Amino acid sequence: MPELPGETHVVVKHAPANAEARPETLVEEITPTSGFFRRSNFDWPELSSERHQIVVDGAVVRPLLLSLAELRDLPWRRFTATMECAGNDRLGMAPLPAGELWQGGAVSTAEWAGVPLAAVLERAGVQPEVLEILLEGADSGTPADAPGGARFARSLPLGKAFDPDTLLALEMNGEPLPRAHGGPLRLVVPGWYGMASVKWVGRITALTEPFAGYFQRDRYVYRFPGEPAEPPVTEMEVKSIITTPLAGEVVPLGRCTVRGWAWSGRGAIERVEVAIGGGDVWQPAHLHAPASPHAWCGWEYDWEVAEAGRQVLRSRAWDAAGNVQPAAARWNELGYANNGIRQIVLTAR
Ligand SMILES: Nc1nc2c(c(=O)[nH]1)N[C@H]1C(S)=C(S)[C@@H](COP(=O)(O)O)O[C@H]1N2
Ligand SMILES: [Mo]
Repeated sequence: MPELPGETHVVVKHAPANAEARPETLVEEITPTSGFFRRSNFDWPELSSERHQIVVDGAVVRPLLLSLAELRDLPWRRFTATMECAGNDRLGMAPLPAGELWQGGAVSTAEWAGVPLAAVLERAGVQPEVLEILLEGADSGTPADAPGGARFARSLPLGKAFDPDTLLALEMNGEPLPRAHGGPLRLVVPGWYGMASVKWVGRITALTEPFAGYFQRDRYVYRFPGEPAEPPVTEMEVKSIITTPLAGEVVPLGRCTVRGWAWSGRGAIERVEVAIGGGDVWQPAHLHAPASPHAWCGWEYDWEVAEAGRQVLRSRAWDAAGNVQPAAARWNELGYANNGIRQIVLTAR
């Protein structure tokens, strides 16, 4: 029985384990592993870190059976990356879509280390007609709308699979990857919403046809009302959060440093602005250098708290591709990618 994360997290669901990072935890640039958000569709599979092997098959020249020891011998890569669940802030969408009841804590940042997926694919030799690389988790179950059962499995377009930063991660924050986060082996796809980062990887298959599994076609697609196409959920949309002060806090009159993070899977963060109160007056925040191109960017704003009473703070971020947070994200049936501007309410005294 996994420990109950009631003290380290804000629990959304006990089984399977779905829990948000606590607002106090998100003040840190690197989220401690013990407080990193958890999102699982099924119970955690139990895999042995000594005996676990990964199968590499499909349209490859040399099918492989790789032990984790063999994988560890390939050249490593290490970087900090922010991961956000596509369903984060679903509770802020109206009308409320079906799905896990996430507020804003389904985002965290860790230092990941392991072997690029590309190194394994190069060893196996991908045939020229390959379109996608499928990663299968060891977890499966029976979603209500998939009575035949489903395994957690997701494909990546070939280019993304060969990106040197698409990582088969063996370590998180300098420790062996814990079971809660996909240990002993998970994929980390920086810049994409979390669903791409398949945990408990057991099989890697080169496909010559687009993958049409449950978690590819029935979930993690944008269903916009009245539109027949259902584009896949991929890159994280530009977003920012305020971490200091916390919502509901009482702040004294005078100087208050407002702090937070901003991130985007579509380009570096170029600008963050803060609004005090309602209306459309925005002031630039000061940006810090992010820990890596894949990590959230810290920002701060010096707020002169002049009046006692209720105060509302908002932040909005821009990325290098010209994307800016909208007042409200585009509504979609499954409630993904809510990057609309958020507001926190507090009291000055
Ligand atoms: N095998 C497997 N991988 C998975 C999932 C899952 O349910 N099973 N959930 C995905 C989703 S939706 C997210 S947001 C991230 C969450 O990773 P974490 O639990 O380490 O925070 O894992 C992804 N990888
Ligand atoms: Mo997710």
